[in-house]
Amino acid sequence: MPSDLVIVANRLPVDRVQLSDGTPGWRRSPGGLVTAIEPVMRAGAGTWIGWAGGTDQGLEPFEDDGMHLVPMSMSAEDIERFYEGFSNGTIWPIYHDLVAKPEFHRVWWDAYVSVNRRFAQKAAEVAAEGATVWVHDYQLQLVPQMLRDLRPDLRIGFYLHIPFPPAELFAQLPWRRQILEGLLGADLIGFQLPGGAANFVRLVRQRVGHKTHRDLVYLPDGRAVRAAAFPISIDAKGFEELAQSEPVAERAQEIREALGNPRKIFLGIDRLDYTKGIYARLRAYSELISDGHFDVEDAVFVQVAVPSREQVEQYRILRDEIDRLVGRINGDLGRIGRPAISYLHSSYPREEMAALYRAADIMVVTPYRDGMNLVAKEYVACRFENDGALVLSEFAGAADELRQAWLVNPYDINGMKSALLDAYRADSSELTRRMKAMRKTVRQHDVAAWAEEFMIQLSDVGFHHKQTRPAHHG
Ligand code: GDG
Repeated sequence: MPSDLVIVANRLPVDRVQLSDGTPGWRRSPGGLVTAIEPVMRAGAGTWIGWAGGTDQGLEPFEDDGMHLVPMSMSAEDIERFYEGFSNGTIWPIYHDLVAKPEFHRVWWDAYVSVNRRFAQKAAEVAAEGATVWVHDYQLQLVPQMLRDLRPDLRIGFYLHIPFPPAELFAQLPWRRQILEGLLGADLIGFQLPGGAANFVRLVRQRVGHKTHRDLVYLPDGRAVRAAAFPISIDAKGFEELAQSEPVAERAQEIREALGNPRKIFLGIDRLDYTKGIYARLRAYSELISDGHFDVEDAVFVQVAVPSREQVEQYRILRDEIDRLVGRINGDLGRIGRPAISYLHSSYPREEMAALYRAADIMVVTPYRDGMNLVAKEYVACRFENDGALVLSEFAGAADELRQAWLVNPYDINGMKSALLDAYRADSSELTRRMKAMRKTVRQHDVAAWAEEFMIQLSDVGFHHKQTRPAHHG
């Protein structure tokens, strides 16, 4: 049955798993996006199109908890060229301020075009007349225009979860023009921050030559495209309730005891990604111990590094670097049963995450560049007693809202050291003052409000009556 609402994302909200009887099945991967979109999806007979992970071919669409899910298959070559290659080896580093060096390969681009086309074709097949299609993220930037060519009747929204870079960096992309035009197929293009939206509009003016006014782009065909900021958030109530639950409270206590009941627990939780600033943060922390500000008996740093993109060379190098650094720090500074850093290269269920957030006194989030960073917001949501400190990079999107965090520049090791120390020494009235304000923000702007705002604005965009000039070739 055709759908009135179609979500197109690189991944489905479920993972392909082996069930206990050995047969393949599906397991829900609980993420904020699913939680946010679920009610809308159920109300409007929604369909979600995405890759299931792996290389299984010919997977059939199925129903899951009131949602219609359409798995897209990928060959090993698609994964290598489209996913690990163009998406994560070209776009990801450029969009994160060149924290790593991007690679440009024409065969990667060709794969990006053809996978985007397949997603667009699938969306065109399942969308009802006049339906709304919401396309997500940097892997699918060509889908909006491809879809519009196939189905001009649709209302198309696009949301970018990662930063949109300044024009000077974006300009390096050999396919910059195609990407801008791909995005302009949407009626509404959402970014995390106003800066990303402004970068986009400026680029469209410079490189494609369309007329723009504030957050609007006027296309020669009469369409007006809006580019605006919609800072994403979390299911704040869900996290708070989880953190308050008895099993999570007990587990948090268990974690503290297992760590030897130190006075303070520092915590980092990140995908093992070079944008997250894990190396610099651990160095800063270790120097606080070697400088004698505190001892391994007083404090411990728990770093959870969730395995990510392990087939990509730069990610393997990063893993080795962190392994070596943690080994050296613990070798130099640790004592028996008292490591300076408790390092976990693994992923955990949501309950364990909540227990870690509850156990931690100081949450340390220090990316070099991050679209938003949901971990920072999740920590805040879990601190229902208005305690705990957040040390947060000013280069995370979340820093725009969480102004009461200890804001740091992750490139400045000494600056990070003093922020960590201030957070360590802060008295409870200061912690409460800061946390209260941040909790208010996170509670008010949750992920449901985010999705609703995007959908309202998407239903509102349309046409203009401006004189335009034809696009130029730049
Ligand atoms: C991209 C952008 C933007 C992590 N480990 C486990 C686990 N997680 C969950 C966290 C959080 C999410 O994954 C990670 O989100 P982040 O925002 O921190 O970072 P990215 O993965 O880089 O996400 C980012 C985001 O998209 C949304 O737009 O904020 O800037 O880069 O929710 O809790 N969850 C579970 N086990 C884990 O081990 N269950």
